[in-house]
Amino acid sequence: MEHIKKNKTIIAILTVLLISLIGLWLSVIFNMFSEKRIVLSNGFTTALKLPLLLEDEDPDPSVARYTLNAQYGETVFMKNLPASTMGYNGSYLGPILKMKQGEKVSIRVNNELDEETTVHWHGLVVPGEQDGGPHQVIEPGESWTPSFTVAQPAATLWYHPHALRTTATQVYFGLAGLIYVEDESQTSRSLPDEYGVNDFPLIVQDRNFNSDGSISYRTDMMGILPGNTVLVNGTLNPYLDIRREVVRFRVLNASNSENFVFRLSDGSSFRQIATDGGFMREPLLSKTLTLSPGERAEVLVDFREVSAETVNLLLGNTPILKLRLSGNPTGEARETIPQPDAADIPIGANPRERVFILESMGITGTINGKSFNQHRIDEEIALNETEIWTIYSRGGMMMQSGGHPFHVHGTQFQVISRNGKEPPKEEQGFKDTVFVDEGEEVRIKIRFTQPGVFMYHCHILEHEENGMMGQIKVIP
Ligand SMILES: [Cu+2]
Repeated sequence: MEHIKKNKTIIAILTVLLISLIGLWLSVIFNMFSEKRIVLSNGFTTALKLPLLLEDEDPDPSVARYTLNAQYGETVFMKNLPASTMGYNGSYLGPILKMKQGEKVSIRVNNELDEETTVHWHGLVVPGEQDGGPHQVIEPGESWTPSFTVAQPAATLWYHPHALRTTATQVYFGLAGLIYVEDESQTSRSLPDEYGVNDFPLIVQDRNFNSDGSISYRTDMMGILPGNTVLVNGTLNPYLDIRREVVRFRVLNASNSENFVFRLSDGSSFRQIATDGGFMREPLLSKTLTLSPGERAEVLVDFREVSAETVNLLLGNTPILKLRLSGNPTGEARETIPQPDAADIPIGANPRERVFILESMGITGTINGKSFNQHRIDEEIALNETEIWTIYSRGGMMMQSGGHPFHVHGTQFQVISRNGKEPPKEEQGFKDTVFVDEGEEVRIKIRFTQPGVFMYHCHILEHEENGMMGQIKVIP
């Protein structure tokens, strides 16, 4: 008996050693890949592409009707080297869908691909059946037409596929787009809002390219590695011409798995004015902006006093967008932005508490020890009841750090604390995705105001489709 126990111990120790060795070896490869960032350069000679604002097909001002076609296409990222891609109503990414608070919206989605897809409205507060999660599959050649009333304040949201097993690949090849929710608040009206003039979307994605110009994506463990370059609105090394005025950028990290830290090359500060779910109570002066996959932020940059002719937007030390400034300083300072009137989520005396434990290994993972099962409801929640959730990250093994962007469908929540302390200022607005680093504990208050089945998951798309997702049923 005694020596069997001993043998078991030895085997356990050897297994741990072997796993750590593999981990070490993989992290070496990982670093080799990271070093290769922006090996492909167009020298900032291409103008930044701007997604089309999709035309509302309904003349009634209280109704918006849109059509999206998920399709295959060809996109030239590098000169004379076309790549096979996917897009909505185009070859890569999709148009911007504008909708107003209180407006009735219907969107017809045509699946022109030869595989299943869905379209999820990330950040939109809609009933489960309109949400576009894995239950609302659109078969090849078929359509899906969700309709809903916009029940939330102004925000920059986005849409992307969410079908089982095809999400990560379809997003990587280009299926994603922005949603601008507008409202009549004073904040909305006093901000720069001329699209393509002083109000710009920046959809940022790392991508891995082959030397023939095609996109390289692997669904095995290597798929989670950072790409060898970064695209902004589907443009490689773009420039953008702007005037010396206050400019608004709506930034989305639409990467599958990579966290981004943005800053400006002249070291200047900017003001963050919105988080995932809308305007912040007060603008936050900052020199860096950190976004994990799925997260958005809106920032204002005051270029009026900048005398340089170009300022680069940097990721770490790598320029990803060249801003070319022209003209004399113009426009208002916009130093006083009215505070939004969005109320905090109300909370009762004894809120129900839930715990979510995130754990991953390579591209697979679990939440509360469970791998996703579409036929299992993991949590049942009462409509309009505020709860407190605690999200832990136990970390990850192999290929990645163990931090997870935790996303919940169909609602906007508020962060109460991070590691027992008050959350940083940039997390004090409404959120639908929050990054929980290895060993961290984030507490949120959350309430569902729409019924149905909703997903909660890690927004590293490889994790999402390899187990790290669960289902909530909101019961009226
Ligand atoms: Cu994850």
